[in-house]
Amino acid sequence: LASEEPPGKKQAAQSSKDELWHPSWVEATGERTIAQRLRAGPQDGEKMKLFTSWFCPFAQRAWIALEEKGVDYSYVEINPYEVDPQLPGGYTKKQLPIEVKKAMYPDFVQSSPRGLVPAVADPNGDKVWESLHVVQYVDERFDHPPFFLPKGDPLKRAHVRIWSDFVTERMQKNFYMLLMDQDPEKQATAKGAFFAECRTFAKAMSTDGPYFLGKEISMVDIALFPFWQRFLWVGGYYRGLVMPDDPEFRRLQSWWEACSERPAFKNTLV
Ligand SMILES: N[C@@H](CCC(=O)N[C@@H](CS)C(=O)NCC(=O)O)C(=O)O
Repeated sequence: LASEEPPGKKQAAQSSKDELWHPSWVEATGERTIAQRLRAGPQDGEKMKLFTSWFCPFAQRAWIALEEKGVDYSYVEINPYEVDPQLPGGYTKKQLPIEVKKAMYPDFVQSSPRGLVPAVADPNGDKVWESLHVVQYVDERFDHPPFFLPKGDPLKRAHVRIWSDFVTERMQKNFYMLLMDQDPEKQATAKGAFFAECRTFAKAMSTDGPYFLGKEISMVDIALFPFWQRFLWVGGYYRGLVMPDDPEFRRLQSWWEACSERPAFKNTLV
């Protein structure tokens, strides 16, 4: 019986061909990228490895960074959670103990000491984890445009880091509270707080370009895109979240449209 198998033994669904794939899920542009990057080739040992989970917004940041830089990487799918065949796709949010992760994915845990995705491993031996640190590492390791932190501009580089952290610490955290809280009153409060953080962010955005800094993309765009995708898709589905119609949210909407048109971002939509 599937339910008697030890945790993690059964594979959670990753593509429409998998047993646990939920029939209501449609394959998106990102699934095509995954299929292409998963294909083991003779040169795979010489490629940078991306340890990732297709559903993880943090991991998607690292994924976008590699796609933007045009890196020939290989995609290594990790499921850091227990598998429950009763749930859609087999996905739970129950963390596997680090020893189990080590046994299942030894290379991954060598790159990510706590067994969190994302992490990258370069054939030269470099190993980096934590999404925003991976993005910055990829920026410097592949030292050509597009640059995720503006070169030679210490103040702008600092601001890019500050607003990238703001995405995680303020916008993402408040959205998560809105999603997790079951009490409608608390949900309304969380929604208000979430909108307020979004407006603060929008006011910090450049007025002369679609991206956060203006004409060029930066780490801030990469930091927010996976989460904005979930604010729209997950928030809309589970909380009927509709973004307000005001100058701040219109600015964010034009930002979202510009990012969605970039092939590197589009290639990661799942
Ligand atoms: N601060 C980390 C967060 C990464 C993270 O939470 N990843 C989740 C998946 S979305 C994970 O690996 N969870 C496994 C676990 O908690 O054991 C980052 O920015 O990379």
